[in-house]
Amino acid sequence: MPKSNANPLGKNLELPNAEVIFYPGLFQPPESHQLFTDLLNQIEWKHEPIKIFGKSVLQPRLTAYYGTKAYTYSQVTMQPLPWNAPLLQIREKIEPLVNTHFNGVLLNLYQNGQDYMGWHSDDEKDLAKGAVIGSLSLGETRRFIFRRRDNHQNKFELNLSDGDFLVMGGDTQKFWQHHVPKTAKSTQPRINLTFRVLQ
Ligand SMILES: O=C(O)CCC(=O)C(=O)O
Ligand SMILES: [Mn+2]
Repeated sequence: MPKSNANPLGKNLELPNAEVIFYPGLFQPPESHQLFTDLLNQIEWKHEPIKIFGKSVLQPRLTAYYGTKAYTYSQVTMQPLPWNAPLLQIREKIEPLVNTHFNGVLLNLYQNGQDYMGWHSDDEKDLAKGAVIGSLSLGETRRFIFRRRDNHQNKFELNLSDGDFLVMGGDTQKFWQHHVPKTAKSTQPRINLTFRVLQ
């Protein structure tokens, strides 16, 4: 049976050389709104630098990292904070869906439409080979765009809204990059959590 039929809630996106499953509205209000507020208040949000071509620059959004293993990302090593209640609430719901035990979660807070995420693939050495990444969006809807690493004109785009869950597995990171562009329209904050398996 194809993977897309393994769970009736998930839709397999038609992205060649990738395995991307989209669960729109996996979390619904009021739970999604409660989680948003809890995370906004309880996560230790930081404005952290990363290295780009050897130069230290502040990331264009706030971030945090929770879990049990250190994670090196854009040449900066992050030490995890311990799992808290809202993160465990989310993890409990998503782990059985994707049949994966996540031991880390990277959080992004896009304070307004000017905060963004540049083009990248999630292919750091610290990530377990073959493990999926589970990405939950809360709050404002933002565009999420894929482009092929070998042909930047070849793009695929979707909107990620409150409660949407996106799973990236297989060769997704090998063949595709993704980003969240700036927008003049969106002014409300958005929280994104990418649950990961660190080796
Ligand atoms: O905010 C998003 O939807 C994407 C976040 C992301 O790509 C990442 O944290 O690696
Ligand atoms: Mn990513």
